[in-house]
Amino acid sequence: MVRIAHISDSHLGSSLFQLTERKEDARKCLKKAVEMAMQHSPDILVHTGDLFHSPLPQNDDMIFVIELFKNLKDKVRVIVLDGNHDIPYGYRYNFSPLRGLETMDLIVSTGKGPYATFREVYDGKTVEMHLLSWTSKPQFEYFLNSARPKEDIALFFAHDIPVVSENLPINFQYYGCGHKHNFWLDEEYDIGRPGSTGVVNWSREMGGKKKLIVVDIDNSGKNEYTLQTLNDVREFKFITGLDITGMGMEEVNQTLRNSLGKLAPKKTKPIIIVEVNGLIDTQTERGIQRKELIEYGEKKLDPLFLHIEPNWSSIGPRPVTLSKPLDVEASVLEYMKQTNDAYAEQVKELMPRFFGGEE
Ligand SMILES: [Mn+2]
Repeated sequence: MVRIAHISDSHLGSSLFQLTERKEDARKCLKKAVEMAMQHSPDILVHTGDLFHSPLPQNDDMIFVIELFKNLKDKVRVIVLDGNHDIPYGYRYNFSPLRGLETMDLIVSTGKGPYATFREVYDGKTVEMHLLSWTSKPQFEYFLNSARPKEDIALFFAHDIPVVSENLPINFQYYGCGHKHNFWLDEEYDIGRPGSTGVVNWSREMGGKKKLIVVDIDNSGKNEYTLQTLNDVREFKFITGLDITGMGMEEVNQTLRNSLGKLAPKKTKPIIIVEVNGLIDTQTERGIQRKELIEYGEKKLDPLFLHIEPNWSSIGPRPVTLSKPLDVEASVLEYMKQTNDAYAEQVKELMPRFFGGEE
């Protein structure tokens, strides 16, 4: 039997909302995922790409990775692929940061080209591995469809596998991919995606999960999957589904304040994201007390960052209803009242002069 531990998309160097703390978090998330994986004593630890967020990682991240993988030497075979973020295509330099790690024999990857295969014996069984780094779709399809594995156990790893499960060749016992940051596993077709090791892009990852995928493969034809949830090292509180349609500004402010008030983070310095949906008129929109709400939330919850995502749409001004349309004086006052005009009081005092009620 061969045991594979599969993780992906660590995006070292990325930082949500440009928070430097999140760079440290990304490293911690990867370390946590690797430690979790190693508890299963895998033969192979595969990272399916986007280890780094940029093809020119900072030394902090590079040194971290070197130390991390150095500790795994002789304990597990580490495979890492280039993702669309690691790879320097189209820029004025040639090498992915993974080439250095390969040169140091810390990882196995695809070398200078996008595709490589190698064999290794585990538990007396030869396992054939096909590695495909990020490449164009035609190249991806070419390599996928021309791969002819000879061993009973063959594995296919690529950063992305943009092919529906039913159309994958059946020659491989496990297909591992990354690219999308949420967990997905198709046990029927043996294709798995762990998701990222931490939160990279909150709006795309909000409802999803990240998992370590451990796959046991033998000759039985049926893989054994063990899944373990990977939580970000930082606590995230997402308030979603807040719909303020039809509310006036006071109600909106109260609703948002109540939602923040109900939160009870367990860890210190959480990241809090409040997504506000709905259709409101421009007047209500103008009346949303963003600054006060953020101050209130920061005081109460002591977050690393509190963000209110304005996902609402404005439907333009609210209609003004005039009870006596032919009465100009009454109509002006009603209009000013309904549009919260700041000069309403002064106009009310001045109006009699123009309409000549009293002399
Ligand atoms: Mn990615």
